[in-house]
Amino acid sequence: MNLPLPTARQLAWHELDYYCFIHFTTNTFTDKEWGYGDESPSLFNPTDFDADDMVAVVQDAGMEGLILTCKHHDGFCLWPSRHTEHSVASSTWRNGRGDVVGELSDACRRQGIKFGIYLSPWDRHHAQYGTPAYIEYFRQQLHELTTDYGDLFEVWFDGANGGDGYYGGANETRSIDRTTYYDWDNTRQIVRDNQPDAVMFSDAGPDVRWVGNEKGIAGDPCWSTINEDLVFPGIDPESFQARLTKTRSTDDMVGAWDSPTQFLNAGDREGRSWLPAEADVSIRPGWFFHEAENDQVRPPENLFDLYLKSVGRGTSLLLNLPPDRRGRIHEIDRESLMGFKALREAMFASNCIGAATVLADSGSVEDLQGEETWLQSESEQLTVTCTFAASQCVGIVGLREQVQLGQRVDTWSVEVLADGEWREVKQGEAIGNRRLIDIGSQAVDGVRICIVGRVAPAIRDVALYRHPLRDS
Ligand code: FUL
Repeated sequence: MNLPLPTARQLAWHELDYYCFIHFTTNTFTDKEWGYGDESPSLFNPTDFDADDMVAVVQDAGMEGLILTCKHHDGFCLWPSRHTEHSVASSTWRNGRGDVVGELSDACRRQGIKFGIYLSPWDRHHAQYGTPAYIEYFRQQLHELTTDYGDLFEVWFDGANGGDGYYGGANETRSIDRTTYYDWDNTRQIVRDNQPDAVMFSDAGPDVRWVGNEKGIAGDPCWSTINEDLVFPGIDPESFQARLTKTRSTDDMVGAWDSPTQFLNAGDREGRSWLPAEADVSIRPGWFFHEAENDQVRPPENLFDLYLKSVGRGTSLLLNLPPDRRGRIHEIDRESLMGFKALREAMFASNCIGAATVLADSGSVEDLQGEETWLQSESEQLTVTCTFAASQCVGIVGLREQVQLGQRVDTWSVEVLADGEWREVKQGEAIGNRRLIDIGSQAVDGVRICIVGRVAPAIRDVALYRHPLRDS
């Protein structure tokens, strides 16, 4: 059976569980979420921006990358673009000689953090938005950002497109055909040519797809595969329904989705393309900093819950940290990030698989953690039985597949041994890059995992953790 497989750039991306978004523009100073496009560049004036300090926060938090909104919908550029004056070059900040993209990408390189860019296709400032001339401008900017700032790990294209705006003073509403206007094939080629290792994100890929909500919650299950012809050239509700009906009449469609977002949230077991999801969410209610939201920063427990529901369902977690008017990550946000890190570290440190006798009914369990070795089942069914000499408290079962061989596992169940009897506590579908299964904490004498794949499962890791919020 030919399963869809990840590309090399997708495989590298799968190793990054957790990285951050930085939303920063004139909105930070006007207290808005979507700038209209008529904001004066002089509004952008962070009083204490320090790229190294920001990247140090990201590093301390245990994140592996940073994606910066180089240009949000308002069109203001955080770098001195050669193609517009609507940028930091026209602001009072550093007398017009600052470059947020340059400083942050340099700081990331210095501190070993991967750097990525967000460039909004929608531009509410640009007079020619909606015409072919704007596409030329958009591509020039994409070229600038993909050549002038070193290696990028991800390029992020937002799905919000068209609507009212300033548009060079026209102050009107402009709509575009989101499936054709950006001529995505040729636009994406710029990224492929200049940054061949970078993954591209949009609602519909081509390398990483949106998870279908901005809450950081993946579907259960959330397959890394999907039917590409349903999401390309750009997912929009009407054409989705039309295409869905058409594709549904073929045999290989098993899901039932009412909307494109539901489809993206769940993925499609029968999908012909490897197109894994990224779960994006903000640490605050807004994507940009608002002083009034200082008491609504997500606490560590909430972030840990999101981690289980995103990374723990095979996606990555893209957590937004909005800098304040100083250009700093606020102290409240920093504290929460460190609390969240402590919870993750406590979970990973509690793995008690080493204390267990592990038996598999096929394949070798000699080195489940090794880079080159893994538990390769000989048949579609695999049972891994872990038993303890003295009972252990287990709250979360961690499983990983060797995704370079595709998503082989269809279903799994987890049983625990207590009082001499095996009892099933959880069952579900899909493992993928990482699965963190909350089984409710209990003292057990053993854990048994029964896995069924459509092709003989290849398991990269089996872990038995305590739940850091329930068990000390
Ligand atoms: C959305 C945008 O409209 C929001 O402002 C934010 O950038 C979010 C990540 O994506 O589509």
